Amino acid sequence: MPVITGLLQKKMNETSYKKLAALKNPKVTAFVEEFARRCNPRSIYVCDDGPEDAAYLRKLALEKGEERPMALPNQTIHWDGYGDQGRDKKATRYLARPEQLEKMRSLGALPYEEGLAEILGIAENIMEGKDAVVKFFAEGPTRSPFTVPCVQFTDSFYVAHSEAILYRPAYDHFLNMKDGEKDVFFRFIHSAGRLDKLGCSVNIDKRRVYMDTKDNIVYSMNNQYAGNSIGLKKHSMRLAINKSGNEGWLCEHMFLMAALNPEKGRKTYFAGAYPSACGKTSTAMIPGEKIVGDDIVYLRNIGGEFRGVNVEQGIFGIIKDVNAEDDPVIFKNLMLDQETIFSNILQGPDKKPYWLGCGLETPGEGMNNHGPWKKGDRDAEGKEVPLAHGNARYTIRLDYLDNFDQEGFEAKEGVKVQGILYGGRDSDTTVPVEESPSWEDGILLKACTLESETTSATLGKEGVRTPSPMANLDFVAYPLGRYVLNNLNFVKGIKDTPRIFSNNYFMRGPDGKFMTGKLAKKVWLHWAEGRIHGEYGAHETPTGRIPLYPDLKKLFKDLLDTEFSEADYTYLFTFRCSKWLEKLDRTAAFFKKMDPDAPALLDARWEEAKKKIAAAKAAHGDEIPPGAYKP
Ligand code: OXD
Ligand code: MN
Repeated sequence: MPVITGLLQKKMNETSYKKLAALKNPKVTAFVEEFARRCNPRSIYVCDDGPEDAAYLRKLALEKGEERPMALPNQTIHWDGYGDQGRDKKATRYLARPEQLEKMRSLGALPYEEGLAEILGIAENIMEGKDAVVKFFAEGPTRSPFTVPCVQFTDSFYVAHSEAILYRPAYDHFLNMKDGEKDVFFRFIHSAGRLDKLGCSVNIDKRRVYMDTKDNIVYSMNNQYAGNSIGLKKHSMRLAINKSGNEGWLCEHMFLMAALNPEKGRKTYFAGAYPSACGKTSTAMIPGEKIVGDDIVYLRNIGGEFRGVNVEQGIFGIIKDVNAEDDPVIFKNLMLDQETIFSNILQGPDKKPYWLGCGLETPGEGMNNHGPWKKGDRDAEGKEVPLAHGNARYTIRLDYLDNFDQEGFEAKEGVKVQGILYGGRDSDTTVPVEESPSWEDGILLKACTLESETTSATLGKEGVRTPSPMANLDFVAYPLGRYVLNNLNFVKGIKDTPRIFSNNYFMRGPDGKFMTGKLAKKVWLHWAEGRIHGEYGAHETPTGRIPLYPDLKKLFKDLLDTEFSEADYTYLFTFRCSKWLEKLDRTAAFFKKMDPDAPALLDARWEEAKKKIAAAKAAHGDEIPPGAYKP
């Protein structure tokens, strides 16, 4: 029987205490007891899965000023202040045991004892005078081969409320755990620390996110920005990546969607990884298709099939540039009176939401993450303060969306994934879509080589490429080489291995402009869908297979009712040898830096690809138009 100490009885009302006791889970009780003692909240509320508890979290977030009411009664707004507007990569560290430390240094590891002492020191009495909440969730569907149960202990009602929107509830799952399973769950302890009048964390210099992948616990202190505070999102993802590496499945930074082909009666599931600002959400939301999830998937071999689930049930999406024209589905939903948390946008004097690129007439004053705001306000450095932050967000349930794939979302055994997309951003190297001839080639030449390029919208020099293998680098919690090997080995024993395709929506034409409209991605997707089902021919390139012009011409006409010229096709699908050789050199150098012990296989395969490209260059010239390459 769990030992519920006098301390917990003192801090909990009878209902909460009974809910905790009913779980008969000593590890849960010990976790709550330990942090009740260390963090010392005034009270602890234990949630079950019922709508009353979800409503309670929202009510308390409003009562405590962590969220504020908006004009529409079901919408609220939350601000993270000005120092906590993005994931804090510097303060996000792994607590590594001596045997892990050297191999994890490049991923940001700290010696376990030193890091733990620091974070527990910060945690000491951090919740004093505050109320805390304990809530149970599942990553993936409950009672399924994918389920990862999680418990969150936090003093932020905004965090708990966000999680209630974003993740499946799992108190009942915990209640029904069998004895052998009771120890296997992730634990998250979070405190927003001291708050100011806007409800924002004050002690940002003591902001820390320390992760222990061995004991599956994450300590997150003095922050609120969801990427730092929400245990179930990127913290859990890192623990899951480590767990999947040990157990032979995959946790990827991917959307999950279905391409629909009504003419042929087909629904084909794709998962896709794109570094930020490379088209991930817009691909998942292509009009006329279905979305299962936009951020994190678990992939498993189930009965010899490659199957995947969305880990989440909501979207914590970037709101900048969501407007009626570019993102009609999301925009429409943000204008409706349904449960929504806006973060770091402007609340107008009319209490309505406004953000950068919203396409609405915006007011000249209001409240934003700086407090009261007026157009023309300047910050300490004299720079004009925009009306909202560039990383402002919205938090909503996915099932509000008309294009939500409820069937795929609910499937306990996940959906069968038939295509994987890896999309980067480069102005001059990779073609808009290319199929990989094999899984191994796909992982090594499409996934490992992913890069994003700085644009005029980011600070610093334009056109600088950042390596972003699998678009997952920030979250890979064990040495990179082993992570790549796990990706390669994952398909052993799988009957219908998905096809891997690369995407690049950002190739620029000779005049420096994009050559296709934003919706061209629908054509690239449907070419991939057709290839999976044995349709369309292809030209070979040194790295894969590209579409034939007549097929794309027809797809542009049928799907978008637009013309696609052969000249544009030739330009976009030309294989650029030197650019590719440089890309492979950058990839190999990056892996060497990140993981000097990465398996020799990786380098050997990149060398092989370079030889093939060099031979192609000698035979056909540096720029090889589609169809000219003969292997
Ligand atoms: C991210 C996010 O930072 O999904 O990757 O918010
Ligand atoms: Mn993400």
